[in-house]
Amino acid sequence: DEDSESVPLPLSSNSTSTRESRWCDTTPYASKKKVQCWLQLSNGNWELVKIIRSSGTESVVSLPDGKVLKVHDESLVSANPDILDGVDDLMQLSYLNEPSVLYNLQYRYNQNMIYTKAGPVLVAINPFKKVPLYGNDYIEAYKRKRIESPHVYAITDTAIREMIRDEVNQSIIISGESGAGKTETAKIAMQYLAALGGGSGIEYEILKTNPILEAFGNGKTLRNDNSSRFSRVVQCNEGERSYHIFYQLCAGAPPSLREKLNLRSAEEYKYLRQSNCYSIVGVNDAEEFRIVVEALDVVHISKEDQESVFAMLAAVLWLGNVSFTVIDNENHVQAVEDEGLFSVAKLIGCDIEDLKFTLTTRKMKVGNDNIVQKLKLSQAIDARDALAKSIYSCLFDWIVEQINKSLAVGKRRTGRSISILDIYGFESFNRNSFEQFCINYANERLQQHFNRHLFKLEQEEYIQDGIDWAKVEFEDNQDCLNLFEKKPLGLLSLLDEESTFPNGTDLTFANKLKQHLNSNSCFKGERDKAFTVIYDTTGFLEKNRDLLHLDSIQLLSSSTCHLPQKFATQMLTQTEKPAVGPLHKSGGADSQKLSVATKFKGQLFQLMQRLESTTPHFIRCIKPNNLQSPGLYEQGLVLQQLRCCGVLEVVRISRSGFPTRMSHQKFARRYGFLLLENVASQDPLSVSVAILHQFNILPEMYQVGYTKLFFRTGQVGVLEDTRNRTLHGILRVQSCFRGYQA
Ligand code: AOV
Ligand code: MG
Repeated sequence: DEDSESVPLPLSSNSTSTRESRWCDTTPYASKKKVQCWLQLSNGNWELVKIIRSSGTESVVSLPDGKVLKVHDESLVSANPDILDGVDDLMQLSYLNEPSVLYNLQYRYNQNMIYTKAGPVLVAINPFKKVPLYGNDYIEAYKRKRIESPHVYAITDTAIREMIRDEVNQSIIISGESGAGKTETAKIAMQYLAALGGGSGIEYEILKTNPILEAFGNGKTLRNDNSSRFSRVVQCNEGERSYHIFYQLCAGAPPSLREKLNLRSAEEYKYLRQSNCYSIVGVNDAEEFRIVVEALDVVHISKEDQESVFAMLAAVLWLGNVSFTVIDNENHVQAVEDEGLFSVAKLIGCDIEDLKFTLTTRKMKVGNDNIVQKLKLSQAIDARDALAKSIYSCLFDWIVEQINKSLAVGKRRTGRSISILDIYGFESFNRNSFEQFCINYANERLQQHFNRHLFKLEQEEYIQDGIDWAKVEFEDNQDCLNLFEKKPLGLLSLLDEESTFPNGTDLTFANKLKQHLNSNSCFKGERDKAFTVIYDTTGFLEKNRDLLHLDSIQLLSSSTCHLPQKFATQMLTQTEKPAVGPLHKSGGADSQKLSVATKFKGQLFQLMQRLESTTPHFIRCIKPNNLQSPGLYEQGLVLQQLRCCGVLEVVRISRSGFPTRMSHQKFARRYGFLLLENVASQDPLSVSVAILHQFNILPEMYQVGYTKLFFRTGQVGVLEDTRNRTLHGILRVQSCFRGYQA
């Protein structure tokens, strides 16, 4: 068989400097007659071709449709033998290059096998349709280890086992672009946990509360009809929607509630009207409303409280309809006394005059005097929108708090936990603003966590223990994070500084960025190459400043209803900076406020800290097309995502690495008794070496470090089997012996 000489060589772990060359194998093609290769076509896609003849620099190849072409050898990349088609772990590929990985994933995807392992990482490709991979039968099979193929269930099962075995908290970290399937994946993981709880555990209840969280936390974007969001109450782009709950309420509220809240259809509210999109194909908002109410019942939110929640939603909607008239030539305004204003006052439970006053003036302290400043039109609109946003955000926090109370998360916690992280995914639109910046910043942080665990820590351990190891390079995103976080001249610091300048504008901000960040290689002042996200600084300052006035908080605290009162307290504690050191100025409330970006960063750091104390399990969601359509696999799009998250490098490290490790002591203790010769007096290292020899473990399959032994995958399995068999034997002998005694 001529092909036998072309059996792919094992890959070496040689490192090279550029990303591209790391992805290619450099086996000469002249020796590969009749071998399959990948040829890149002009549209960028890869096609499998057969080499008919090769001169050493050029080859004649045949395409699947029978066409014959003469091509340069450089344009050919090794393909794997057919026997490796669709392997369930990319580590098993003999040739690890871009087309081979793309093909393997596509091969599986076409057969509804949307999950593939990339070493320790689970890759999940969004099917955009129902796939028959879930439900109790599957859960049962994974639980009993009757199925081995990669799955969210399998990785969740591993997390449970490791939590029990190592007594360490675990996390399942799900990442990927917007619309890639993170939230669905998180729900699938919850399903598994819930099923193990026997349908009555806390996991099951959490799963049931999901409709509430999605209704209040998700909205339709251009990328995803059910996108996990954070601020979109007062602004919304064409073709997108605000949070689902608004449309659900408008469509599904029963007549009595409609009357009480003076509720109209979604089209009548300015906040919902601006994006010109009210429905989602295949979604019935009224029906969804019924489901949400049911879930609110489940978490024991009383009917009375539910009505207060809906009243707050209606108040937000009516706030958007409040308008102003200019009353003097300085652009000062007065609130129009119309249905909008009256409805807001009634729903919030405050005096209408107070409301008018609050929306159009601002109390300030100058020296020892309290003065009242009239607001200009744009300031009044900002104050109104800030109030709407704050009410919604307090409402969301309040609901989460109620859910947690009802689940008694704190009380029931016994020892160890598994956290599932699902955040808003990386976004790049034609126009990107402050929201995209925050989202992408969080995703960069998460990527760093991924890098740290899979590349840095792993390799550092090898080096520390002195084993023979050629370093694998990876795309470090530290420069990008520095660009954001460095003090005092990082993007966040500059943003906060400019936000506090009364004369700061989005343009002066942009100029400052150009002035101070140009030396960072991740910063491009203007539109540049394809992978860059271009942020438009328009609106950055406004969105970063917390425009909520103390007056608005006071208005809420004057309310006769309990929710607004609670919100006022909540807002007060949230807007104030903790009183630390000499920086803390007493006096004007505004000087103490934290900017939105700073709060965001604080929360992000808290999250990362929590994650750091867990053993991570990573799931990478991939979006195969931008149309949210089943069966369509765009190679270029998939490749870009694989590159961004370093999947190939992970496989490379895992394959050439030594994922199993054990200290000399533990190894000697665990397997020492299997030795045929007596080694009782010897040190752990000598015992370990004796074991390795006796079991014929090949030298290339392990490395001896200063403190630990490192093994390639699967090696310890043989030892474990022998150990189990032997132990079983011993136990049998013992029980026979006991029986004999009796
Ligand atoms: P995301 O969480 O990653 O986006 P979602 O989890 O909301 O993305 O997935 C988007 C859509 O893809 C879902 O509404 C489903 O229609 C479909 N989908 C995803 N995974 C599956 C699956 N396993 N089976 C069937 N359909 C699926 V964002 O939250 O926008 O970053 O901020
Ligand atoms: Mg999501």
